[in-house]
Order: sequence, then C-alpha cells, then structure tokens
Amino acid sequence: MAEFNKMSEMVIAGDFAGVKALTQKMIDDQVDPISIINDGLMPGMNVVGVRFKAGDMFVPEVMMSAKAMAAGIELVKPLIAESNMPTAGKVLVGTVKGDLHDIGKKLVNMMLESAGFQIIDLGVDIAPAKFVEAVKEHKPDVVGMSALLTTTMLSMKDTIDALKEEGLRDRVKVIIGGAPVTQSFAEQIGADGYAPDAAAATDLCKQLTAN
Ligand code: B1M
Repeated sequence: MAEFNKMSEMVIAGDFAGVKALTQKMIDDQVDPISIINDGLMPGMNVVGVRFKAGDMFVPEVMMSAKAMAAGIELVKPLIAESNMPTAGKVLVGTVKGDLHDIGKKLVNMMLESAGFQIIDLGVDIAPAKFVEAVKEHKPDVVGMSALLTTTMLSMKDTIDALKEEGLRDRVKVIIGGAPVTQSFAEQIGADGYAPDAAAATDLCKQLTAN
C-alpha cells in the first residue's frame, strides 16, 4: 500500500506531525492497527537503524525518527489488546553503579522500543543488587548495561557475578555498551554481547531473543 511507504518515509524523515496525521487517517480508514505498526512504522525505523550504523544518520536525526514512530504507536496502542501488541521481548536496561550518563542509553531504549521490545529502564547509578532484584521482579529476556566511565565499567562484571551468585545468569542474556566498552571486555567479563551503538544493540537483542 502506497500509504505504508509514505509512513515509512515520514518515520525516516522524523516527521512527527506527518506520522501522527497519517496514522490517524489510517485508523479512520479502518486499517488494521498491527499492520500500521508492522508495515508502516517498523520498516521506516529499520532503515533508520541501517543508516545510523553506516554513519549516514546522526543522533539528533535518529531521536527525531524514534519520536515520530512513538507518535504513531501512541495512537494505535489503545486499539490493540495488550496481549496482541507485537513484542520482540523484554529488555531491562540501566546505567551501572556510580555512573550518571544516560543520553546514549535513552537512544538505545528508543531504538529497541521502535523495534518492538518492551523496555524497563531502571535509570542511572544502578548497583548490582538492584539489577538482581529487578531481574527477579520483571523476568526480562535481556539485561542491558550502559557505562561511560572507565571506572564504572568494572561494575558490569560485578553485576554479572551477582546474577551468577543468585542463580539467574542462565535465565537472561546480558549485553553491554557505552563509549569505553569493547567486545573483548564483554568476552572477558562473560557478557553475551557488546554493541557499539543503538542500532547494533537492537540487532544484538534481535539475535539473542530469536530462539
Ligand atoms: Co561525562 N564524561 N562525566 N558527563 N561526558 C564523558 C563520558 C568523558 C569521555 C568526557 C571526557 O573526558 N572527554 C569522560 C569519561 C572519561 C573516561 O572515563 N574515559 C567523562 C567524565 C570524566 C565525567 C565526569 C567524571 C566529569 C566530572 O565530574 N569530573 C562526570 C561523571 C558523573 C558520573 O557519571 N558519576 C561526568 C558528568 C557528565 C554530565 C552529567 C555533565 C553529562 C551526562 C548527562 C547525561 O547523560 N544525562 C556528561 C556528558 C554529556 C559527557 C559526554 C560529553 C557525552 C556523552 C554522551 O551523551 N554522548 C562524554 C564525552 C563524549 O562522549 N564525547 C562524557 C552521546 C551519546 C549518544 O553517546 O553515550 O557513547 P554514548 O552512547 C552511544 C554508545 O556508547 C552506545 O550507544 C549509544 C548511542 O549510539 N551505548 C550502548 C551506550 N550505552 C549502551 C548500552 C548498550 C549498547 C550500546 O547496551 C545496553
């Protein structure tokens, strides 16, 4: 449908008002709300992910796209029974203990949400025990930790160790990210994966929750 393509283009362009208006028009025209998400909004955000990864789009543009997509989701959400909402999995996210940086993490959350993941964001300065508590409460598929300081990234290992001590490590996948973090650090501390940016974090969560 040409309108789906138009909607995808509007998401890519970060056209908040356009996405909102077109979503409302589609709802008025009785288009299936799940189809609006899967065939209009999602394909646009997928393109954004690819372009961001390739360096063809930058942080402010990605945020505009994610906000445009969220405007469409907000309108269709009440029309879809909670159980029918397409969900790719549940991701529990937090910036580790001692670290207050959250701009990158918010971007990761936005892209994950746009890809259909349910996000539980614990916030910043999250101690290992708090991650453990939250895993018990929310039973996520993936735990995502963010750190921007070389000093605080060490808390990622403490969190993984705490999950092991509580017998929870095998029940969740753990991913890490943030400027000082690397793939080799992820391997060293026993994480399931590392993502250098928000698009890669989305791909990684898709891979890890695929089975
Ligand atoms: Co701070 N800071 N900061 N800071 N800060 C850095 C990180 C620093 C590199 C600046 C510098 O010296 N050049 C430096 C760290 C040095 C180091 O340890 N190697 C630093 C420092 C030292 C500090 C303080 C100690 C400064 C001081 O007080 N003396 C202090 C620490 C406070 C604390 O946390 N306890 C501090 C404070 C702050 C502010 C509060 C002022 C502010 C944060 C505001 C906020 O986040 N709400 C701030 C900022 C803004 C920065 C810089 C300038 C920008 C960070 C940012 O938002 N980048 C930063 C320098 C820089 O990076 N140029 C710096 C944009 C963001 C989109 O990118 O966060 O990398 P990024 O996220 C990316 C990827 O890393 C990845 O995807 C994101 C999107 O693509 N990613 C993940 C991130 N999390 C992920 C999680 C994943 C997967 C991917 O899976 C779960």
